[in-house]
Amino acid sequence: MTNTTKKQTLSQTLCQGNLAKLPTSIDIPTYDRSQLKAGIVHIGVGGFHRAHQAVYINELLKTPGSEQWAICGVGLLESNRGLRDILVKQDYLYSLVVRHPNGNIDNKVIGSMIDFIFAPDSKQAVINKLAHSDTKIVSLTITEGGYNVNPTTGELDLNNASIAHDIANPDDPSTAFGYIVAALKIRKNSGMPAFTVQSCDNIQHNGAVTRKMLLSFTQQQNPADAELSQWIAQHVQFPNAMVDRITPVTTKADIDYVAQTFGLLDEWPITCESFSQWVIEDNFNDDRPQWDKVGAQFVSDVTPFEKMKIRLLNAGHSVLGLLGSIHGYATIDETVSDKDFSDYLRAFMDLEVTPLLDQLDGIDLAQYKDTLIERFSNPNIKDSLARICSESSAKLPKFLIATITENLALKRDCSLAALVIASWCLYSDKQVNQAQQALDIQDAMRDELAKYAQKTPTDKFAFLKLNSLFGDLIIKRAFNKHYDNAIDALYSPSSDIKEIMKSTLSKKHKKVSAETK
Ligand code: CS2
Repeated sequence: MTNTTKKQTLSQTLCQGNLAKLPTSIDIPTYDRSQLKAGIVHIGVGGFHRAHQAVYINELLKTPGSEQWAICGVGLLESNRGLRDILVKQDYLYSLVVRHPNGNIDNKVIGSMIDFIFAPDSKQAVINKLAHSDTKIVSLTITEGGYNVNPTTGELDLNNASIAHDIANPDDPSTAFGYIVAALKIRKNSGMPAFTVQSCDNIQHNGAVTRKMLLSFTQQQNPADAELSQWIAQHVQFPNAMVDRITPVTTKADIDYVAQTFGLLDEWPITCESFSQWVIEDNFNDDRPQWDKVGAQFVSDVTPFEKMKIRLLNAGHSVLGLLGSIHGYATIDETVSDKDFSDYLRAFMDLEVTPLLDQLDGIDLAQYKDTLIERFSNPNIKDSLARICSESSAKLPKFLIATITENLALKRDCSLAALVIASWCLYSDKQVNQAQQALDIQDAMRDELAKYAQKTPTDKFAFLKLNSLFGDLIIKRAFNKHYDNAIDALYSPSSDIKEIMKSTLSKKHKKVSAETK
């Protein structure tokens, strides 16, 4: 880049009026944004949504005839205020920095979001938008915890304070379910068609889970109005989907990178890997975007895809995240580039997960796992272990504990996963790594996890007594003997996570080779 271009481009803040002035190396929306309508209202505009669904729609909008499929974002949380301010300032535009494993970088400006409603300022505006006739799809990335599933019963968790508030106060919603039901009531009462609710979170059968939780919520909130839940059950579609794109948290370095390299002043760019996948069951209410024209795949049953992705990729992330944090690593690429960690991860995937997965036509599982390790190793994606371990209490029941339970039911060994659970206990208890540096733990259950974990020195199985997470694992001898050994090793004065991993792995290999002889 010459000095002149640099000087000229450095002054460009990101907004609609400046798009034409941006360097040609940036891909900008070429469609007429003033003609777009928001057919999709998306709740939970995190980095993942901006790197995934919004990007598929950005591509689709380049095709004439798709103008009705732009996105209106909704932020339910007070913490979304800053995002709202930035998006408004930038005409809802943001740049997407795609970092390929070979070091190549693409930058595109995404124009598919055309509005953003910040719920704490106007709850009614959110309800009106959801009830608007243009709205055909309400999509969600509200995190695994946002569905309020009690992991051991599989039912809606009525003890959750926000859910309890929304059940008691239908006119003052605060959760996604509260808003969706308020809007569906209006649609039903005014004879309008329902919308599709499209979950984009990492939950197996995410559509079916959303449906079950939403119906249970509706019944609890409206006990005298059985017709409402019947209408929802009959008219609202909830397609299941598997979603995938690794999207680290945006850092100051990302903002500086976009400013220095492209002369673009974007206050909240999104960085992500080049890989992207979306497998969807074609089960929508009404008209829907032609997702398949822009890289998504329609299938009749997404079950094997989502199980493969959640149990290998997401659980693999958690394995690296917890073990790597204790060792003192900060990012996934750094952790997986250490052979002790990649060997452990690969053995976990091959020996404890793969036997539980279904064969998928056209997918070679060995290659899928190789690709995962390559994706995790991408040195240009600095995905922090703090992000991976955040909300582990909502993630691990779905990503890892389900694998343990299935292995136990099949009388299969689960020693590698048991060490990860014991490491989670140590992590929650001590809250420091092996070098005694503080860990950045973000978890709605952080205090409760710590309370149970801190009893370990006098009650070795105390952590497993958190039965809302672990169910009856504590009484499963085939699990708790491994957990017991792992706790002994982790809590011994000279403990070293890598030595413990190596010895657990070598016992596992011996067991497997004895069994196959
Ligand atoms: C991660 C996911 O949250 C996590 O722990 O495993 O955010 C993961 O990066 C995405 O699901 C990738 O598609």
